[in-house]
Amino acid sequence: MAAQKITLNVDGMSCGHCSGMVRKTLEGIDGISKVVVDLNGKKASFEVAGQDLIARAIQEINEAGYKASEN
Ligand SMILES: [Cu+2]
Repeated sequence: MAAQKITLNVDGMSCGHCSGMVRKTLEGIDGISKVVVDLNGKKASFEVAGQDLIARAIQEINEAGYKASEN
């Protein structure tokens, strides 16, 4: 399956530490690549190798203390 580009809304990030945490959380998931976190735009963009990774990404961001949602 080809990689799919995803953008999630991420609420609750207030500084570079927060956006770094979200980036590291996403980079720690197998099958997720090309992570870019936009602190001011409250978004995280990345590529997933499978559809199931979108729910996994949302869950892990929420467990890290932020609030992720799909557009
Ligand atoms: Cu912060």
